[in-house]
Amino acid sequence: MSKLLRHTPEEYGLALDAEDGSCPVNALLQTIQKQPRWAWVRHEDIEQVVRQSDKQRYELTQGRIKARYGHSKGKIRYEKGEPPAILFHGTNRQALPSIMETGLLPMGRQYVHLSEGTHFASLAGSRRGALVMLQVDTILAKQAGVVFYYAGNEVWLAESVPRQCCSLSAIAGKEMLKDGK
Ligand code: HQG
Repeated sequence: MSKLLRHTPEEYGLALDAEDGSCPVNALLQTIQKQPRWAWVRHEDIEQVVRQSDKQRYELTQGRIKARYGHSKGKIRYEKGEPPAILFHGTNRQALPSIMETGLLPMGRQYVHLSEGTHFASLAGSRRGALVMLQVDTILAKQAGVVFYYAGNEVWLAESVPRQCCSLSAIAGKEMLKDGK
């Protein structure tokens, strides 16, 4: 579903709305069922994935489904939002020098992903090696011209975040020491 709703829908002939990245859930279902190994998938299975996704990646309303965040292609439009003063970004030790030089960049996605709490950020940052927790001063970032967008489920997005707004998170640092990492 992530592949279809975030990354390469065109490879499978699925058309997503240019504004919000949604499509009729029936169109998604038919696209999935065309793949022989997924032919058994039913509407209820999609509903279950939406409901049980640990990070609440998808939204299904009024017969349409979309990925809330994480897109690599297709620039989804979001409403501007007022984030909390601090947001978190989990990354890995190897990426740190580059981030401290250029700030946070979207890399392979359309936006930089930030979160209100450290849990979600830890999951993201731990995927590629030793976790490093950064915190973003959103007040400073807004002064620098950064616009924040709310994607739901405590996830915030930005085009980029200048390096002077990013610092190592003391809160998360303590948690990591407690865990013996
Ligand atoms: C890093 C997953 C070098 C950044 C997650 C990250 C999230 C830089 C990687 C969501 C950099 C990009 C997004 C710079 C950023 N130099 N490295 N200037 N700026 N980076 O996967 O935020 O499971 O595209 O720290 O949990 O890790 O797919 O972004 O390590 O929610 O639903 O470049 O995707 O959710 O990696 O993850 P990603 P992300 P899902």
